[in-house]
Amino acid sequence: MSYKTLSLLTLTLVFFVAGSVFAADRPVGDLRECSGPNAFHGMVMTPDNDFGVPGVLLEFEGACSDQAESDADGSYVLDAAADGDYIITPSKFGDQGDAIGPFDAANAARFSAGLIDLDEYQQIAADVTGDGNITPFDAARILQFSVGILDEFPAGDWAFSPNEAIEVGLAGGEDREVNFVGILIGDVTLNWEPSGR
Ligand SMILES: [Ca+2]
Ligand SMILES: [Ca+2]
Repeated sequence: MSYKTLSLLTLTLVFFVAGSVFAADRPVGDLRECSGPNAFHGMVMTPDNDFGVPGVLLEFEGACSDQAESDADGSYVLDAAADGDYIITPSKFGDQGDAIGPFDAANAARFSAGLIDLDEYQQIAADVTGDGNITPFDAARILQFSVGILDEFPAGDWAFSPNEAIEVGLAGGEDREVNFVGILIGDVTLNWEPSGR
């Protein structure tokens, strides 16, 4: 083993040990626990407002950092928020069910050819490559996903509107309502429903 390799190994080991110590100092999933008189609450709903979207992680960063998860009905609550400003960022992975099929691919292709219109949420769902354009390539990716050739889209699993909410001036025991729309990437027809219905 060369001196150079040994140095690299030592350095890697030092970082590994230092990283473990650092990680052990912080409780997982609750970096700086919030403590304050305020609260946030709200809903994450499907674009047509028919269903709540469960299992959405909402990360609060700002005056303090914390996170909440949406319940089966799409509602969430974050208690004990300190006075100040926040950025709220929703995210969700998987749970596509059987909502992504050949018809979604067909609609993306038809839109890219100028044959049909899509509303703003349908367009977000159709741009599975996440490049801001809806092209036959998006349609091809959706078709690949629907037949199991593709496991995930470059644009991710879910998108949200807004993709982050900026909330300023939380104070005085306030309970502020902040709502989101959850859009399943690839589900151009927007027919996703929560499982078990
Ligand atoms: Ca695209
Ligand atoms: Ca669909």
